[in-house]
Amino acid sequence: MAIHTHHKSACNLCSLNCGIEIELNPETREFVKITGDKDHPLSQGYICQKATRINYYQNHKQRLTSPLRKRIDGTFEKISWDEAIQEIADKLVIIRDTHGGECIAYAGGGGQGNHLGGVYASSLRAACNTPYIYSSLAQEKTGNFWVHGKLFGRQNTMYTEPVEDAEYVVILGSNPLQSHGIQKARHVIGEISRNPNKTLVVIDPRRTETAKKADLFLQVKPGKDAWLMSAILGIIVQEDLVDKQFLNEHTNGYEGIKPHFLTIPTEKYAEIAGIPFSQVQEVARGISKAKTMVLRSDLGIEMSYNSTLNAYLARLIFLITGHFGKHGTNHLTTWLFPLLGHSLDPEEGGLTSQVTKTRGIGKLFPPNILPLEIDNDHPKRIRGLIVDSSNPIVSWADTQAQQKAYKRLDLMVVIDVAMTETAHEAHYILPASSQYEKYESTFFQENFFHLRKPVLDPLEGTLSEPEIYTRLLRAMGELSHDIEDLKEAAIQERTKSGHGTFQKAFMQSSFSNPDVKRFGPVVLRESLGEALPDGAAAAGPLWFTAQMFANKYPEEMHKAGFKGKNQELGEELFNKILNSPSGVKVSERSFDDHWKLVKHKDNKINLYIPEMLEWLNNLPLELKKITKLENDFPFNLIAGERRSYNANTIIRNPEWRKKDPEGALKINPIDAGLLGIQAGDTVRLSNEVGQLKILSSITDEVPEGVLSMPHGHGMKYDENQNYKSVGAMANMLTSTDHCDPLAKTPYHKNVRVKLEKIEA
Ligand SMILES: Nc1nc2c(c(=O)[nH]1)N[C@H]1C(S)=C(S)[C@@H](COP(=O)(O)OP(=O)(O)OC[C@H]3O[C@@H](n4cnc5c(=O)[nH]c(N)nc54)[C@H](O)[C@@H]3O)O[C@H]1N2
Ligand SMILES: Nc1nc2c(c(=O)[nH]1)N[C@H]1C(S)=C(S)[C@@H](COP(=O)(O)OP(=O)(O)OC[C@H]3O[C@@H](n4cnc5c(=O)[nH]c(N)nc54)[C@H](O)[C@@H]3O)O[C@H]1N2
Ligand code: SF4
Ligand SMILES: [Mo]
Repeated sequence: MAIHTHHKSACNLCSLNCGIEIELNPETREFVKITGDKDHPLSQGYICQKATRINYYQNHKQRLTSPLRKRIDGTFEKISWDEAIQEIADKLVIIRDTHGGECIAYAGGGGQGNHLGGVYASSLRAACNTPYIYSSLAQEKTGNFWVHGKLFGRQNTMYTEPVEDAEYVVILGSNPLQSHGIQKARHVIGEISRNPNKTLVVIDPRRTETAKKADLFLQVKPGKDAWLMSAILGIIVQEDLVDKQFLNEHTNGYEGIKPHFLTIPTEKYAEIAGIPFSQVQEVARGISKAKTMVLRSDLGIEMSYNSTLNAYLARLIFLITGHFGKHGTNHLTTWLFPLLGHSLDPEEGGLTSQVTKTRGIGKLFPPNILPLEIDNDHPKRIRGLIVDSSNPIVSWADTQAQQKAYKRLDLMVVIDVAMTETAHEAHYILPASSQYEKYESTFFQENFFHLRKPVLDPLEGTLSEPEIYTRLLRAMGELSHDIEDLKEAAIQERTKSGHGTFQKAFMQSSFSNPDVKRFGPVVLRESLGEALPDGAAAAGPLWFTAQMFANKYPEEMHKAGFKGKNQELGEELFNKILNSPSGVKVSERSFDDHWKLVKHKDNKINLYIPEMLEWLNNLPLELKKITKLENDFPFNLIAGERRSYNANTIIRNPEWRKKDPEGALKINPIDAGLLGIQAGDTVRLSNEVGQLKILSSITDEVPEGVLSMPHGHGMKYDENQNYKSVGAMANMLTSTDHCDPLAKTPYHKNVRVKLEKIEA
C-alpha cells in the first residue's frame, strides 16, 4: 500500500478559498481525505461539506489530456502541443492583422481558485492588441463597481463586510449559510443568531437557511428591493436619523440627495415591496440606533431588477447612518493584486465594446452582450475568442444564443481542465493542469495572499496556463528580445551578496527592452521565476506585485509585522509569500488611515450621483397592472440558487452530490396543488427563450408564485461515453437582454416562466 502524503492547499469551490490539508495517495492520485488547515490565517481550520469532495474535481473521466482540434464533421482529433500552439498563434495573427486586435476577445481568466494563470493572459492580450475581457464578474458585481467609482472615486475601491464584529447585521439577497461569502459563515451566523445583544435581519423572498436564523425576516417580493431600500432610506431621512457628524466629516452631497428621500411615500413603497410598514420602520430605526452595523449583500440584489440602483441604495443605508470606516462596520480595504481596474464612462472617453457600444466597468465587459458582439455583420465584430477557466455555455445567459453566435467565430479556443459544454463549441481545446498540479493562487481575500504549491505532478499531456501563454506568444513571433541580463541577475539575486541585483537589472531592462513592459509576467517568469527554488517559476510576477505593494502601503505592511523599507520591504513580502504554505496576511490598516482609500480629492465620499437619483425618481409608484408577459409566464423563477452541492460548474461528476442530485425545482405547496404537481414529478418550465424539464420538490420555503432552481446543473457527464446530463441548465431560460440597463448584469433572480406538469 502506498504511503499517503499530506499537503497544504486551498479549496477551489468558492471565493473564500479556505485553507485545506489534502491526504493524497500518490500512487492512485486520489485525494483520500480533506480537512481544514488550522494554520490558515483566515479560515483557521474551517471548511464546509463541499471541500471534502474536491477529489471529484481533481479526478474524473472528463479530464483533458491532449490538445484537440475540431474536424469538419464536428468531432475532435488529438494533435500535438506544437501543432496546436502554432495553428492558434497563426490564426490570432491573421485576425489581428486583417481585422484589428479589437476583433479578438478574451473570456474568463480565473474561476474561484485559480487566478495566477489569468495574470499571464494579459501578455497574450497585449500580443493580440485587444483590451476586451469578458468576465463572470461582469454578470454580478459591475453595478457595484460603477457605483464605487462615483462614491469613492475609483471603480476598484472595495469594502469588507465584517459581520462578526457588528451589533446589527443586515443580510440582503444573500444566503451565507449555503453560499458563504464571509469567512466561517456557519459559525459566525450561528453566533450572531444566538447572541441576545445582536440583531440579524435577513431580506430575501425565500425563507432561506439564513433567514431561519434571523431575528427579523423581511420576505421581500422578488425584484422589489429598490422600493424596500428606498422606504428604509426615506424613513431615516424623514425622521432625521442620519449621522450628521459623519456626513460632515466624511461625505459630500447629502444636501443634494436629501430632497429625493424626503418625498418618498414610504408606506406605499413598503406595500409595493410586500413588507409590513412597521417592520420597515423597525429596521430603519434599528440601523440608525445601532452602535455598529454591517450590511452584506450579494446576488439577490445584483442579479435582480434595478441592479445598479440597488447597489447605490444599499450603500446609502450604511453611509448616511455613519456605519462606515469604523470597527464593526463596512470599511474600505486593499488587495495585494487588484482584481480589476477603473474604466472611464463613455462620456469621459472611456472604452466601449465595438458593436453594441457598451461601457466597460472595472476594465471588464459583460457576458450578456457577447453573443451580439459576435453574431453581427459589423466590420468590428468579434471574430476570435479565447476562453480560459470559464464555461459560458452553462454559466452565462442564454445558452442557445451563445451556441448560435460561437458558430460564427473564425477562431474559438478553450483552455480548461475538463471537456466542458463550451469546449464542445471550440475549434481548439487546450488541456490545462489542474489547480492541484501547478502553482496557483487566488486574489479574492483582502489583505491576504495564498500561493499554493502543486500537490501532484501535472496529469500527462497537460500544461499550466503560464506555459501555454508563453508558448503562444513565442509562436506569434513575440518575445524576440534577449533577456540574458535578467536571467543572470536573477541567479545573482538568490546568492547572499546579490540582493538588489535583479531590481537594478529589471529597471534597466524596462527602458531598453520593450518586451518587459508588454509582456511583464512572461518575462518575469522566464528570468526571476526560473531562478526560484521548488519549480516556483510561475510565481515570478509576484515579485513585481510585492514591490508595487511595498511602495504603496509601507505603513500597512509594517502593521502586519513586516520590517524593512522600500525595495527590501518588497523582497520580504515576496519571500514570505513563497514560504508560507498557509498564506500570508500582507497588510493591516488602522481606521485612521482608512480615508486615504477614498480617491476623491478631499478623501470624502461623494453621495450625489445624478444618474442614480433620476433612476430612483422613475421607480413606478403604483403596482402596475399585470402585463402580458406576467400573464403568459406567471411565475418568478429564481434561476440560480446556491445549495449544499453546487459549486458553479467546477465539479462535473454528479456523483459528488450526497443529496439533491438532480437539483430539484422548489415549488410552493399551493401552486403545486393548483397544478396537480407532486414532489418527485418531472415538470416543464418554459418562456420566450426556451424550455427545460426538471424534477420538482414542494416547500413553503418559496412563497406562492415564486420558484427556485440551482445553477451549475445540467452539465453533460461522460457515462461510458454516453453523454448524460443530470438536472437542468438554468441558462436555457435566461435572455441576454433581460438585464440592467447600465451594467448589463442579468436579472437571473427574476426570470418569468410558465410551469406545467408533464403528463406521463
Ligand atoms: N454552495 C455554493 N456556494 C457558492 C457558489 C455555488 O455555486 N455553490 N457560488 C459562489 C459564487 S460564484 C457566488 S457569486 C456566491 C453567491 O452567493 P449568494 O448571492 O448568497 O447566493 P444565491 O443563492 O445565488 O442568492 C442569494 C439569495 O438571493 C435571494 N434572492 C432571489 N431573488 C431575490 C430578490 O429579488 N431580492 C432579494 N433580496 N433576494 C433575492 C435568493 O433566494 C438567495 O437566497 O456564492 C458562492 N458560493
Ligand atoms: N442562471 C444563472 N447563471 C449563473 C449564476 C446564477 O446564479 N444563475 N451564477 C453566476 C456566477 S455568480 C458565476 S461566478 C458564474 C461562474 O461561471 P464560470 O465563469 O463558468 O466559472 P466556474 O463555473 O467557476 O468554472 C469554470 C471552468 O473553469 C474550469 N477550471 C477549473 N480549474 C481550472 C484550471 O486550473 N485551469 C483552467 N484553464 N480551467 C479550470 C472548470 O473546469 C470550469 O469549466 O456562473 C454564473 N452563472
Ligand atoms: S466555504 Fe467555500 S472555500 Fe470554504 S470549504 Fe466551503 S466551498 Fe470551500
Ligand atoms: Mo459568482
